[in-house]
Amino acid sequence: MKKLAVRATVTLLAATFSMGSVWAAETLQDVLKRRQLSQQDLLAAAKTYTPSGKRDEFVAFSSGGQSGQVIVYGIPSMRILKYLAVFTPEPWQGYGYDEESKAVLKGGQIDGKDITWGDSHHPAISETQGKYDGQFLFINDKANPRIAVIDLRDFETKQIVANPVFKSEHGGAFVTPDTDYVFEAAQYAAPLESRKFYPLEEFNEKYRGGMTYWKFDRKAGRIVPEKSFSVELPPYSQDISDAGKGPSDGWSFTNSFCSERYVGGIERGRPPFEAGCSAKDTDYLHVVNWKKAAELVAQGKAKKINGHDVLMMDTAVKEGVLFLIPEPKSPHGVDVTPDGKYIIVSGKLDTHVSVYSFEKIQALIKAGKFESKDPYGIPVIGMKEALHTQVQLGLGPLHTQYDTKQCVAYTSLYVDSQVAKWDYCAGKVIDKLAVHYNIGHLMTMEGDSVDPKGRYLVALNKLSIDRFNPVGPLHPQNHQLIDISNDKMQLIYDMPLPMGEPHYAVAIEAAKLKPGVRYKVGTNSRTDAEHPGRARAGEERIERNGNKVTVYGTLIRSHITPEIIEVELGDEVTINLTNLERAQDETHGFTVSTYNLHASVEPGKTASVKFKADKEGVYPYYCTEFCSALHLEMQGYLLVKPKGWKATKKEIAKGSYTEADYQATLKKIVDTQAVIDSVVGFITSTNFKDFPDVVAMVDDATDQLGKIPDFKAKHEAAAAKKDWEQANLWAEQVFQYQVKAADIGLRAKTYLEQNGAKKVK
Ligand code: K7E
Ligand code: CUA
Repeated sequence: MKKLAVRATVTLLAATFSMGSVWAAETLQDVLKRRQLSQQDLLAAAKTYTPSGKRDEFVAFSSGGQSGQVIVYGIPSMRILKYLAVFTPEPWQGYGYDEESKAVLKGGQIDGKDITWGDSHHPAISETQGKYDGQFLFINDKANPRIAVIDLRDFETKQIVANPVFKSEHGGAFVTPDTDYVFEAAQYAAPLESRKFYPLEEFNEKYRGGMTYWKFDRKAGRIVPEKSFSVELPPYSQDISDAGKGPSDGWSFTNSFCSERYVGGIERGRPPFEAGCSAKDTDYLHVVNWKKAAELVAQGKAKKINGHDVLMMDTAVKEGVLFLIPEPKSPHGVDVTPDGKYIIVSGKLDTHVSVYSFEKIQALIKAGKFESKDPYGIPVIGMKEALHTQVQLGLGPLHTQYDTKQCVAYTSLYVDSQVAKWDYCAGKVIDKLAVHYNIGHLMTMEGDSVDPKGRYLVALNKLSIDRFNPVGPLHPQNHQLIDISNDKMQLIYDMPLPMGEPHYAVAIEAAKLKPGVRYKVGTNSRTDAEHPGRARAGEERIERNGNKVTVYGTLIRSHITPEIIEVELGDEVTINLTNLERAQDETHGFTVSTYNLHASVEPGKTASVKFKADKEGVYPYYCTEFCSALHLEMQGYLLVKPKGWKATKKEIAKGSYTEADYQATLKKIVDTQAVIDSVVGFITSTNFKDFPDVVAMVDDATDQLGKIPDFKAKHEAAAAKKDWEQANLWAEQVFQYQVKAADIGLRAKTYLEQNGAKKVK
């Protein structure tokens, strides 16, 4: 028997040894062979691979397209970090399920109606002197003309404003170099007055486009609608825009398509929109002096439409703030160069990019040299006179981004499925690279600021076709990472983007982002103000006022206070919850079963859910984040009692506990205390005070331990009365506080060990 066992052990050891040696023997060469990887693949992998625990150099914010969200990912790893809830309810973040975020979404109502999705297109990072400052992110909704403000201190959407005069909007969001204004251009012309009908026969007279300049108050972190204004424009389908910078600061540039003002209607026997909207050889680049427009509005020269200041076209023309320049057929992107001297326009149906000179434009305006006027009396600057150069790049040029290298630009070629690298000063092509497949926008690092960082380019490709494992007829889109640090562009990574059509993205140096990890206790994160429903430990209570029940509760590992909420059928219930944790990443979630509520309550935050208790019954509530070993026990009951209900049974059933149980629990407490003492000993023997995260954890653990004396008194009092159930359970609660303190302490210890804490004694 013994011999057999020994032999079995030896065999096992031998087997383990030989298996181990097979694995150990797989060299890099073996892996290359097995996975059929080339040296080129290996190089690409080395450029993107981000070892476990290491972070990315850049952080990208991508439009989430029809999902109405923003996707945050790292570059060069292309790992998705977060989805930001913006225009669309998003349960994880409680967005649209708690009262605070509902208020944000409500700001995006149009004509009094909730809109629960968005067609998000263009994110923009706030700028200081034309450089990304990493403070705010803006994004537009094309379908329901709106702009959202996201604060990058916590990556939460703080505000949605609905455009007061447009019915759709594509050319947004763009910021001026100091983020004084965030602006957007209308897309499909419509009457500016809300809910006003004019027949299509009156298109030229009554339908309008426009530009809206939203005033941004950086200190408040909000758009100020009362200080915002629009400029009325012809019904030319305004498209993408950009803000001037440097010498062109104070001006904005907006493309258009369908300046034919064509109205289709194939069912009425008219050729369709697409034919009539691309008939002419040129459309119009709109050139607006927004600084002067803002002054005119301040002088009261605007007209109120739907309660909003609109600088009408005739005033804009008379005052010299609005000009047009012909641009090649159905253009799409307009991108001001980092030095602000040139404006690069790509015509979808033209093989050229057109480089306009701001200096020439200014000289022509000053000299009053215009080639004509459009039907609305807007002066038209001659295209030839305003051009610096035109460069033939290929089929379907769309958008342009810039490099650290002087005069170097990258333009997407939609039809050719290529990126063209070219020189806009000398007007010549440098390199071309095939992408997979039809590329829309492209993005270089900080590539639309005055200070592009080069390094990487992301091609935002539509139609990924065969690039990924098939997942049904609806394909993800393909973000391809391209190394642009050498003369030749190199494709290094394909990332499927599985949410909406991500039209545009912006990327910022990761070091510029400094988001917080906790809120000041009792903060309404959506308003940044103290939450009226906040409660600190010991202030928890339930208040009733008529049929209104308000709960002031708290959350802390692993306990929801209160644990029982009793209401009557028909009561209006508000549950406010404050997360009392200080430790990083200690989020608690909250839901009440079947009432369609959810809150994500990060450390320090107060969130609230509100509902009418319109269903009699028993509804468990619980914490939805796995926050500690006793997360499942972080629970409670909402009791919705019928009106006039009277209790008949007075007590909750007792367990059968003995003195021995109590003694066993006491022993457990003594043992656990020994663990805590050793952890505390370790932590205090280091320079832990140099680690704010550890200090926060120590504070949390001290809180938990601080509760013990009260409960110790309770179990000892019950034991004196030989009430073994009470004695045992109060003692268990003491143990729970110890466990949580030990849990936090151990995490702090690990953190110190991994982050190079030093012994100080
Ligand atoms: Cu898809 Cu900027 Cu909306 Cu171009 S847009 S591709
Ligand atoms: Cu708190 Cu799970």
